[in-house]
Amino acid sequence: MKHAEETAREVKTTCPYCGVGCGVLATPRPDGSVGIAGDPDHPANFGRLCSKGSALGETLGLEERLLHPTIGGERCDWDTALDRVATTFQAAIAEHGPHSVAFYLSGQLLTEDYYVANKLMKGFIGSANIDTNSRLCMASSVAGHKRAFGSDTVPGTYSDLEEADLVVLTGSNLAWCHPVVYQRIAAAKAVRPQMKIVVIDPRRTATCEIADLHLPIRADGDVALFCGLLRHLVEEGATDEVYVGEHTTGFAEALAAAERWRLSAVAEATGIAKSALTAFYDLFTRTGKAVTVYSQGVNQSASGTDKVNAIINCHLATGRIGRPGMGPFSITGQPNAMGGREVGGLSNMLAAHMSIEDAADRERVQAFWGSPTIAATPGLKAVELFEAVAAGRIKALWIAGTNPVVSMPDADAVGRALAACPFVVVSDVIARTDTTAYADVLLPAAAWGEKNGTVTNSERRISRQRPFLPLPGEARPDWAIFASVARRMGFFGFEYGSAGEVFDEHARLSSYENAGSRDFDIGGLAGLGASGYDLMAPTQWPVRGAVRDPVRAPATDRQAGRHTQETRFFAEGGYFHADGRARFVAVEPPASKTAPLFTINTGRVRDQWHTMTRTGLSARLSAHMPEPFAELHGEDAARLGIAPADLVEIASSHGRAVVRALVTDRQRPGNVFVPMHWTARFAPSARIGAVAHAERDPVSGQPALKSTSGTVRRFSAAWHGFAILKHRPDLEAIAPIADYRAAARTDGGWRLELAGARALSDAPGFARELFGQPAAEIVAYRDRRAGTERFAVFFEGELLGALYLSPEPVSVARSWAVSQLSLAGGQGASRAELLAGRSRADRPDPGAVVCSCFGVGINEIAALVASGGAASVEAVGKALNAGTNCGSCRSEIRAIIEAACVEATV
Ligand SMILES: Nc1nc2c(c(=O)[nH]1)N[C@H]1C(S)=C(S)[C@@H](COP(=O)(O)OP(=O)(O)OC[C@H]3O[C@@H](n4cnc5c(=O)[nH]c(N)nc54)[C@H](O)[C@@H]3O)O[C@H]1N2
Ligand SMILES: Nc1nc2c(c(=O)[nH]1)N[C@H]1C(S)=C(S)[C@@H](COP(=O)(O)OP(=O)(O)OC[C@H]3O[C@@H](n4cnc5c(=O)[nH]c(N)nc54)[C@H](O)[C@@H]3O)O[C@H]1N2
Ligand code: SF4
Ligand SMILES: [Mo]
Repeated sequence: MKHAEETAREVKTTCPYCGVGCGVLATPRPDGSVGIAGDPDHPANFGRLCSKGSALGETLGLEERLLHPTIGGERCDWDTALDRVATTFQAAIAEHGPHSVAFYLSGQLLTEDYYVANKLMKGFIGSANIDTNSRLCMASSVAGHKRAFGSDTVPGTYSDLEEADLVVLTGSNLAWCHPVVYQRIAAAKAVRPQMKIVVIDPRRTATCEIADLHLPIRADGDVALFCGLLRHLVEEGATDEVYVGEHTTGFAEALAAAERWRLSAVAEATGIAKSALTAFYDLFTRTGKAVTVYSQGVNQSASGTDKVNAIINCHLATGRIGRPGMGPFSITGQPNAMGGREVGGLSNMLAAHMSIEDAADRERVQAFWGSPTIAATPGLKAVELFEAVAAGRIKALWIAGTNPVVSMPDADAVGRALAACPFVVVSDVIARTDTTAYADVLLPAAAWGEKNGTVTNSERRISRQRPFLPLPGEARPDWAIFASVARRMGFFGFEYGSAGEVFDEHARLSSYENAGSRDFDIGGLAGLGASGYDLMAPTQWPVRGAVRDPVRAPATDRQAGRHTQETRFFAEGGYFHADGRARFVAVEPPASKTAPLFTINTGRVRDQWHTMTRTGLSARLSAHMPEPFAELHGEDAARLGIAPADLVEIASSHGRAVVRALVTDRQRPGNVFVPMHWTARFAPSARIGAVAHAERDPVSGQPALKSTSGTVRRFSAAWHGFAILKHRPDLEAIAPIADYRAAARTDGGWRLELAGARALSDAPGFARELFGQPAAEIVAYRDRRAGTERFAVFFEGELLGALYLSPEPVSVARSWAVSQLSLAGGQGASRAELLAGRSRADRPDPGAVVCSCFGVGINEIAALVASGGAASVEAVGKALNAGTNCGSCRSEIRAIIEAACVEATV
């Protein structure tokens, strides 16, 4: 039972991570901590949260925050900083024209932030050189939607995924990247086991744990796969001729293009067995209620837009769109990827889903804004934008809410471009990131928990982010920062007093001269006033005119589902092309690559968010995968002489990265997967963005981040190391000695994996350097025969840390060693135990953390299963609590149980 007092302080807000958009109840407590729980009333999650959402309370500390503006690294006041930004942008525009300046923004900004920045650039500066990390994320979906529907519309809702009889997941690792939607599907399947799930991914991911069928597709085989499906649907007479006839055009051309994709051709192009293809095609053909969910395996491709249209073609052909349990479903990545699209955040869009290429739209937006100008042509797309910076064409650049020196392809080139750019402004919440290092002016933004505004999730639902913490230091909301600069540049129309006023203008623009001609209309949310905005309940758009009371908007999807015409699009046609019809797009699969190189695939892990600036603050989240890795198939590893736990070098023509080898049968031979998360702050050798090529989709401009051609080889290390430290290690200081450095936060300190290519001549000297305390007392142990050296380091009787060095990958009980950092003096291990790297007592090492919520390790679960103490996920939960809170690790627990069963049967 909650205390009444606690309920009073409880604030309803929205998770700042993925596009599921879960409702969160945040309760600030008197001791400064914040209680976090899922909001049972929020229609996205109904009370659930995943591991990242559950750990939000651990990422709110101020220790790494940017709290004051700086110019050239020196603290200054806001007036000075804002004046510098305004005058420098003005000077560049005066001298070199409006296209000599640019903004690079983020799908993590709130709609209000995004709206103001767009208005400033497109309507007042008069350039469309404003692009966002959504170019790396959703651009192909946007382009595919516009080609097919005439608008960037996601037709369906989350409840469709529960109502479907077939859910196809292609290029989506939903279990890790949209865990709450995954859990909703898993729960629906548990109730209706006849519901089928197909996963299409080169890797057998955690998502496959609930799949009936996994198609291990060759990189970029998707267009061929869905062309083959279209052909099959026609052959089997499964098309909806009435729908196709009344609501679409271009069917014959699309079918002609698909004609040559017979089963054997598809099998060859995709590397999928014919039997599995037939099983998938038959399932799709006979299942009316089918949803196809897709994400970055589709979007981040040189054929990304064609992949999207190949999928949509199959849904149009069968009329399976906009009805309960049916439709193509592009699931969005960032919390406000959708909101960014609503305000026209990309360089080829205009506000409120209007088009920059359409003169009437331009006039309409300009008239509404009363602005002196309006961008007349599309601006630079992300990759081109940084190329223009490198070429010296951009004289002033403002980056907000994104970390491009990590997340852009050819990321080292982005760093060089920023270094060469005459003026770089960065707005961030964290002081030291790989990108803030290049800032001339650094602006402290308000973070989640402090800022106020709205985000739109994957199912078009607008939810409020509400503040529950005071603004720390001098931090300000992003919208207010953009508006201040606009005013200082002499522009009128930026006199907003609150986020609510910005939202109101955005809502009015969406319905301005709309009358059903544009999909995005939230006119019904205009005029709410301050209290209406404060109380606004999660609301799905469209909300045309003043139709409903948003404070009492439908509480659940099921209720909302009754008003099909309001919650879904296109069941009865009504597309946004001039003739009201959808377009089939004739698509041609890309020629298959013949290069004998590896395909380097990149993406996400369960408990980290992008460049780790926030999730990297949580010890709990960092315990799941404390080190960067490359997932590669056993055959490839054997061929290249790579043993498990070796280090590997992944290289392309752009750059190289060194990470740990994770040898697995879950990978396709010839394909290697490296997470995108590690940065110079955590593991400088593991920035995979430096390796990723900048090849991109010709229609959307989205980079093909999943398929860089490159090489893999063993990194031959002369020595390996593992350390635990009370303090954050200085990775730069030890760079000349240790080529490989990977740090992760732990309870009570840090852990660090190390390796060097050249022999370590002075190990004690290195230990001293690492712990950075010249007066420290160092206890050393050396095993000459094994070539290992171990150091335990103390200062004034307290443990500072320990360092273990070995010619082979270090075998120390890591979780045990890490636990020593959080034990108070006296309770910790003896010096002998510390040097041994394990406890003498009979306390086994729990192993890598599987369940973040309860801190349960892999060895504990495996031991329980091996002893016969549990044979199901539920039984493991009963015995160890693992998997019983957020449930994000349930698929991993199932995999441990299955692996144990295999061992038992061989
Ligand atoms: N834990 C966590 N969750 C996140 C994020 C995060 O950083 N961490 N980020 C959020 C964001 S912004 C986004 S965009 C989403 C991304 O969510 P997802 O798209 O689900 O995640 P990714 O890991 O990028 O890629 C998905 C899968 O595509 C597969 N793939 C690669 N190439 C191909 C191909 O040619 N065809 C097919 N069919 N599949 C392929 C990869 O093997 C990978 O498993 O996640 C969101 N959620
Ligand atoms: N190799 C590879 N690269 C990829 C991808 C991939 O799959 N593979 N995926 C791509 C995709 S889909 C995405 S979405 C991008 C994500 O990549 P990024 O956007 O670069 O990653 P984040 O770490 O989310 O960066 C957000 C930054 O904004 C800061 N921040 C947080 N809150 C606020 C705020 O309220 N205001 C301001 N001003 N700043 C804030 C954070 O501290 C952080 O520095 O990466 C892309 N890059
Ligand atoms: S699924 Fe997890 S990360 Fe995504 S919104 Fe919900 S709690 Fe946040
Ligand atoms: Mo994304």
